[in-house]
Amino acid sequence: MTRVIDSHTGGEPTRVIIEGGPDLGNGPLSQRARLLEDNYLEFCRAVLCEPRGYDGMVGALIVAPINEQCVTGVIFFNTSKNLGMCGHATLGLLVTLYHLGQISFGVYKIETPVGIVSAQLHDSNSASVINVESYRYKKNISLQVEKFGKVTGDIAWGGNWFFLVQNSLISVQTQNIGKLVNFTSAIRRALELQKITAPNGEPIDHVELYGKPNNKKAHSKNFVLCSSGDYDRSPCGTGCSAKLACLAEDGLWPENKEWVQESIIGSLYSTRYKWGSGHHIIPTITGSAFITSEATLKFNLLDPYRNGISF
Ligand code: PYC
Repeated sequence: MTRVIDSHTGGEPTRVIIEGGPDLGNGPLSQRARLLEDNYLEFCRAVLCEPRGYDGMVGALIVAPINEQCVTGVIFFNTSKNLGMCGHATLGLLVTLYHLGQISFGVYKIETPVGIVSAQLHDSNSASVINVESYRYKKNISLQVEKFGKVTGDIAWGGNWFFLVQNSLISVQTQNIGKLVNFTSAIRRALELQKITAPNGEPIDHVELYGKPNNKKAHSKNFVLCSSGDYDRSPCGTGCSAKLACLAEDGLWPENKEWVQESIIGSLYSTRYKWGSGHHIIPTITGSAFITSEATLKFNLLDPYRNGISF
Protein backbone atom coordinates (compact mmCIF):
# COMPACT_ATOMS: atom_id res chain seq x y z
CA MET A 1 0.00 0.00 0.00
CA THR A 2 1.47 3.36 -1.02
CA ARG A 3 0.12 6.40 0.79
CA VAL A 4 0.85 9.91 -0.40
CA ILE A 5 0.09 13.49 0.54
CA ASP A 6 -0.06 16.02 -2.29
CA SER A 7 0.60 19.72 -1.98
CA HIS A 8 1.50 22.55 -4.27
CA THR A 9 3.99 25.34 -3.77
CA GLY A 10 3.27 28.33 -5.95
CA GLY A 11 1.33 26.01 -8.28
CA GLU A 12 4.07 23.35 -8.52
CA PRO A 13 2.98 19.99 -7.09
CA THR A 14 4.80 17.73 -4.62
CA ARG A 15 3.71 14.17 -3.86
CA VAL A 16 5.21 13.04 -0.54
CA ILE A 17 5.30 9.26 -0.07
CA ILE A 18 4.53 8.66 3.58
CA GLU A 19 4.13 4.87 3.41
CA GLY A 20 4.87 2.05 1.00
CA GLY A 21 8.01 3.35 -0.70
CA PRO A 22 10.93 1.02 -1.50
CA ASP A 23 13.37 0.05 1.25
CA LEU A 24 16.70 1.62 0.23
CA GLY A 25 18.69 0.47 3.28
CA ASN A 26 20.56 2.88 5.51
CA GLY A 27 23.61 3.94 3.50
CA PRO A 28 24.50 7.55 2.67
CA LEU A 29 21.60 9.42 1.09
CA SER A 30 23.48 9.87 -2.19
CA GLN A 31 23.85 6.06 -2.37
CA ARG A 32 20.17 5.49 -1.53
CA ALA A 33 19.21 8.06 -4.20
CA ARG A 34 21.29 6.17 -6.79
CA LEU A 35 19.56 2.92 -5.75
CA LEU A 36 16.14 4.56 -6.16
CA GLU A 37 16.95 5.76 -9.68
CA ASP A 38 18.70 2.56 -10.79
CA ASN A 39 16.33 -0.04 -9.30
CA TYR A 40 13.00 1.68 -8.67
CA LEU A 41 12.43 4.04 -11.59
CA GLU A 42 9.33 2.02 -12.55
CA PHE A 43 7.89 2.61 -9.06
CA CYS A 44 8.73 6.34 -9.24
CA ARG A 45 7.08 6.62 -12.65
CA ALA A 46 4.03 4.68 -11.44
CA VAL A 47 3.63 7.20 -8.60
CA LEU A 48 4.06 10.36 -10.71
CA CYS A 49 3.17 9.68 -14.35
CA GLU A 50 -0.23 9.99 -15.95
CA PRO A 51 -2.89 8.80 -15.21
CA ARG A 52 -2.08 9.44 -11.49
CA GLY A 53 0.03 12.52 -12.04
CA TYR A 54 1.93 14.26 -14.82
CA ASP A 55 5.49 15.23 -15.79
CA GLY A 56 5.40 18.49 -13.82
CA MET A 57 4.98 16.66 -10.51
CA VAL A 58 7.87 16.05 -8.09
CA GLY A 59 7.94 13.09 -5.71
CA ALA A 60 9.49 13.17 -2.24
CA LEU A 61 10.41 9.87 -0.64
CA ILE A 62 10.81 10.25 3.11
CA VAL A 63 13.77 8.23 4.42
CA ALA A 64 15.61 7.98 7.72
CA PRO A 65 18.40 10.59 7.96
CA ILE A 66 22.00 9.63 8.79
CA ASN A 67 22.58 12.86 10.67
CA GLU A 68 20.64 12.68 13.93
CA GLN A 69 20.11 16.45 13.99
CA CYS A 70 17.89 16.16 10.92
CA VAL A 71 14.14 15.85 11.35
CA THR A 72 14.01 13.66 8.22
CA GLY A 73 15.87 12.58 5.14
CA VAL A 74 14.28 12.98 1.72
CA ILE A 75 14.98 11.93 -1.86
CA PHE A 76 13.32 14.03 -4.56
CA PHE A 77 12.50 12.60 -7.97
CA ASN A 78 10.47 13.38 -11.07
CA THR A 79 9.08 11.20 -13.85
CA SER A 80 12.52 10.69 -15.41
CA LYS A 81 15.19 10.87 -12.68
CA ASN A 82 16.19 12.05 -9.22
CA LEU A 83 16.63 15.69 -8.34
CA GLY A 84 19.57 16.76 -6.14
CA MET A 85 17.61 19.26 -4.09
CA CYS A 86 14.19 20.72 -4.72
CA GLY A 87 13.15 24.06 -3.28
CA HIS A 88 9.42 23.91 -3.88
CA ALA A 89 9.21 20.30 -2.68
CA THR A 90 11.11 21.12 0.53
CA LEU A 91 8.51 23.82 1.30
CA GLY A 92 5.78 21.30 0.41
CA LEU A 93 7.43 18.68 2.65
CA LEU A 94 7.46 21.03 5.66
CA VAL A 95 3.77 21.85 5.24
CA THR A 96 3.07 18.12 4.85
CA LEU A 97 4.99 17.18 8.02
CA TYR A 98 3.03 19.85 9.88
CA HIS A 99 -0.24 18.52 8.46
CA LEU A 100 0.76 15.06 9.76
CA GLY A 101 1.44 16.51 13.21
CA GLN A 102 5.14 15.56 12.98
CA ILE A 103 6.52 19.11 13.31
CA SER A 104 5.35 22.45 14.66
CA PHE A 105 6.38 25.97 13.63
CA GLY A 106 10.15 26.34 13.91
CA VAL A 107 13.51 25.59 12.34
CA TYR A 108 14.57 22.12 11.15
CA LYS A 109 17.42 20.42 9.36
CA ILE A 110 16.61 18.11 6.46
CA GLU A 111 19.07 15.69 4.86
CA THR A 112 19.08 15.43 1.06
CA PRO A 113 21.38 13.53 -1.31
CA VAL A 114 23.31 16.76 -2.03
CA GLY A 115 23.66 17.95 1.56
CA ILE A 116 21.81 19.11 4.65
CA VAL A 117 19.51 22.10 4.30
CA SER A 118 17.82 24.16 7.02
CA ALA A 119 14.18 25.01 6.75
CA GLN A 120 11.75 27.04 8.79
CA LEU A 121 8.01 26.58 9.00
CA HIS A 122 6.57 30.05 9.71
CA ASP A 123 2.90 29.07 9.82
CA SER A 124 0.71 26.30 8.46
CA ASN A 125 1.27 27.43 4.86
CA SER A 126 4.46 29.43 4.69
CA ALA A 127 8.04 28.30 4.98
CA SER A 128 11.64 29.12 4.06
CA VAL A 129 14.48 26.90 3.00
CA ILE A 130 18.15 27.79 3.38
CA ASN A 131 19.49 25.92 0.41
CA VAL A 132 22.81 24.19 -0.22
CA GLU A 133 25.71 26.46 -1.19
CA SER A 134 25.18 27.65 -4.76
CA TYR A 135 27.64 29.03 -7.30
CA ARG A 136 28.23 29.97 -10.90
CA TYR A 137 30.48 27.51 -12.68
CA LYS A 138 30.87 29.24 -16.08
CA LYS A 139 29.83 32.58 -17.55
CA ASN A 140 28.89 33.48 -21.13
CA ILE A 141 28.79 30.05 -22.73
CA SER A 142 27.53 30.27 -26.31
CA LEU A 143 25.92 27.41 -28.17
CA GLN A 144 24.25 26.88 -31.51
CA VAL A 145 20.64 25.89 -31.00
CA GLU A 146 18.81 24.18 -33.86
CA LYS A 147 16.13 26.47 -35.39
CA PHE A 148 17.04 29.30 -32.95
CA GLY A 149 20.72 30.09 -33.63
CA LYS A 150 23.26 31.33 -31.11
CA VAL A 151 22.20 31.38 -27.46
CA THR A 152 24.44 32.57 -24.60
CA GLY A 153 24.07 31.76 -20.93
CA ASP A 154 25.73 30.92 -17.62
CA ILE A 155 26.05 27.51 -15.96
CA ALA A 156 25.28 27.51 -12.24
CA TRP A 157 24.58 25.08 -9.38
CA GLY A 158 21.65 25.68 -7.02
CA GLY A 159 21.13 22.07 -5.88
CA ASN A 160 20.54 21.07 -9.53
CA TRP A 161 22.45 22.22 -12.63
CA PHE A 162 21.05 25.16 -14.61
CA PHE A 163 21.78 26.89 -17.89
CA LEU A 164 20.60 30.49 -17.36
CA VAL A 165 19.97 32.28 -20.63
CA GLN A 166 20.75 35.98 -20.62
CA ASN A 167 18.32 37.26 -23.28
CA SER A 168 15.38 35.05 -24.10
CA LEU A 169 14.46 35.08 -27.79
CA ILE A 170 10.88 34.44 -26.72
CA SER A 171 9.15 36.76 -24.28
CA VAL A 172 8.75 35.12 -20.85
CA GLN A 173 4.97 35.42 -20.65
CA THR A 174 2.25 32.87 -19.87
CA GLN A 175 0.74 32.92 -23.37
CA ASN A 176 4.11 31.71 -24.75
CA ILE A 177 4.45 28.60 -22.53
CA GLY A 178 4.33 26.18 -25.50
CA LYS A 179 7.01 28.12 -27.38
CA LEU A 180 9.13 28.45 -24.23
CA VAL A 181 9.02 24.67 -23.72
CA ASN A 182 10.19 24.17 -27.34
CA PHE A 183 12.95 26.79 -27.04
CA THR A 184 14.35 25.51 -23.71
CA SER A 185 14.10 21.86 -24.85
CA ALA A 186 16.15 22.78 -27.95
CA ILE A 187 18.72 24.49 -25.69
CA ARG A 188 18.96 21.38 -23.53
CA ARG A 189 19.45 19.18 -26.63
CA ALA A 190 22.18 21.57 -27.84
CA LEU A 191 23.97 21.37 -24.46
CA GLU A 192 23.89 17.59 -24.72
CA LEU A 193 25.00 17.43 -28.39
CA GLN A 194 27.79 19.96 -27.82
CA LYS A 195 28.86 18.00 -24.71
CA ILE A 196 28.61 21.02 -22.43
CA THR A 197 28.37 19.61 -18.94
CA ALA A 198 28.92 20.47 -15.28
CA PRO A 199 32.45 19.95 -13.81
CA ASN A 200 32.14 16.20 -13.24
CA GLY A 201 30.36 15.50 -16.51
CA GLU A 202 26.88 15.82 -15.00
CA PRO A 203 24.22 16.86 -17.53
CA ILE A 204 22.90 20.41 -17.31
CA ASP A 205 19.30 19.34 -17.21
CA HIS A 206 17.45 22.51 -16.18
CA VAL A 207 17.17 25.58 -18.42
CA GLU A 208 16.08 28.95 -17.10
CA LEU A 209 14.90 32.06 -18.98
CA TYR A 210 14.18 35.52 -17.59
CA GLY A 211 11.96 38.45 -18.48
CA LYS A 212 10.15 41.45 -17.10
CA PRO A 213 7.76 40.71 -14.21
CA ASN A 214 4.03 41.41 -14.36
CA ASN A 215 3.75 41.78 -10.59
CA LYS A 216 5.02 45.13 -9.28
CA LYS A 217 6.55 43.44 -6.21
CA ALA A 218 8.77 41.19 -8.36
CA HIS A 219 12.21 41.91 -9.82
CA SER A 220 12.00 39.34 -12.61
CA LYS A 221 9.78 36.65 -14.12
CA ASN A 222 11.23 33.26 -15.01
CA PHE A 223 10.51 30.15 -16.99
CA VAL A 224 12.25 26.95 -15.91
CA LEU A 225 12.38 23.74 -17.93
CA CYS A 226 12.86 20.81 -15.54
CA SER A 227 14.72 17.55 -16.21
CA SER A 228 11.35 15.78 -16.64
CA GLY A 229 10.70 17.86 -19.77
CA ASP A 230 7.86 19.79 -18.14
CA TYR A 231 8.14 23.32 -16.75
CA ASP A 232 8.11 24.55 -13.18
CA ARG A 233 4.91 26.33 -12.21
CA SER A 234 6.69 27.85 -9.20
CA PRO A 235 9.68 30.22 -9.46
CA CYS A 236 11.90 27.12 -8.79
CA GLY A 237 13.86 27.21 -5.53
CA THR A 238 17.04 25.68 -6.91
CA GLY A 239 16.70 27.86 -10.04
CA CYS A 240 16.39 31.02 -7.88
CA SER A 241 19.50 29.87 -6.00
CA ALA A 242 21.43 29.51 -9.28
CA LYS A 243 20.16 32.93 -10.40
CA LEU A 244 21.19 34.60 -7.11
CA ALA A 245 24.66 33.02 -7.46
CA CYS A 246 25.03 34.68 -10.90
CA LEU A 247 23.70 38.05 -9.66
CA ALA A 248 26.03 37.93 -6.65
CA GLU A 249 29.07 36.98 -8.73
CA ASP A 250 28.41 39.83 -11.18
CA GLY A 251 27.99 42.29 -8.29
CA LEU A 252 24.44 43.03 -9.45
CA TRP A 253 22.61 42.21 -6.21
CA PRO A 254 23.86 42.72 -2.64
CA GLU A 255 23.89 40.23 0.21
CA ASN A 256 20.72 40.11 2.40
CA LYS A 257 18.57 42.23 0.05
CA GLU A 258 15.26 40.70 -0.97
CA TRP A 259 14.94 39.54 -4.60
CA VAL A 260 11.35 38.67 -5.52
CA GLN A 261 11.09 36.11 -8.28
CA GLU A 262 7.83 35.68 -10.22
CA SER A 263 7.11 32.35 -11.93
CA ILE A 264 5.68 31.85 -15.38
CA ILE A 265 2.19 31.43 -13.84
CA GLY A 266 2.62 34.50 -11.60
CA SER A 267 3.44 32.88 -8.24
CA LEU A 268 6.14 34.56 -6.12
CA TYR A 269 9.15 33.61 -3.99
CA SER A 270 10.93 36.02 -1.72
CA THR A 271 14.64 35.21 -1.91
CA ARG A 272 17.93 36.55 -0.55
CA TYR A 273 21.47 35.30 -0.04
CA LYS A 274 24.51 35.49 2.21
CA TRP A 275 28.05 34.86 1.04
CA GLY A 276 29.31 31.36 1.91
CA SER A 277 32.73 29.87 1.34
CA GLY A 278 34.81 31.27 -1.55
CA HIS A 279 32.54 32.43 -4.37
CA HIS A 280 29.63 30.35 -3.10
CA ILE A 281 26.41 31.83 -1.75
CA ILE A 282 23.85 30.53 0.75
CA PRO A 283 20.37 31.29 -0.63
CA THR A 284 17.14 31.51 1.35
CA ILE A 285 13.87 30.91 -0.47
CA THR A 286 10.49 31.73 1.10
CA GLY A 287 7.12 30.70 -0.31
CA SER A 288 3.69 29.24 0.43
CA ALA A 289 2.50 25.68 0.09
CA PHE A 290 -0.96 24.11 0.45
CA ILE A 291 -2.09 20.52 0.93
CA THR A 292 -4.31 19.42 -1.96
CA SER A 293 -5.06 15.75 -1.18
CA GLU A 294 -4.29 12.62 0.80
CA ALA A 295 -4.49 9.37 -1.11
CA THR A 296 -3.77 5.66 -1.20
CA LEU A 297 -2.40 4.69 -4.61
CA LYS A 298 -3.88 1.55 -6.17
CA PHE A 299 -1.82 -0.61 -8.54
CA ASN A 300 -4.39 -3.04 -9.96
CA LEU A 301 -2.72 -5.91 -11.85
CA LEU A 302 -5.55 -5.77 -14.39
CA ASP A 303 -4.83 -2.10 -15.10
CA PRO A 304 -2.63 -1.82 -18.22
CA TYR A 305 -1.54 1.66 -17.08
CA ARG A 306 -0.83 0.79 -13.44
CA ASN A 307 2.84 1.75 -13.94
CA GLY A 308 2.01 5.00 -15.70
CA ILE A 309 1.69 5.89 -19.35
CA SER A 310 4.96 5.77 -21.30
CA PHE A 311 5.55 6.11 -25.02
O1 PYC B 1 11.90 24.25 -6.69
O2 PYC B 1 13.98 23.62 -6.86
C1 PYC B 1 12.81 23.59 -7.22
C2 PYC B 1 12.44 22.70 -8.35
C3 PYC B 1 13.27 21.95 -9.12
C4 PYC B 1 12.46 21.28 -10.04
C5 PYC B 1 11.16 21.63 -9.80
N1 PYC B 1 11.16 22.50 -8.75
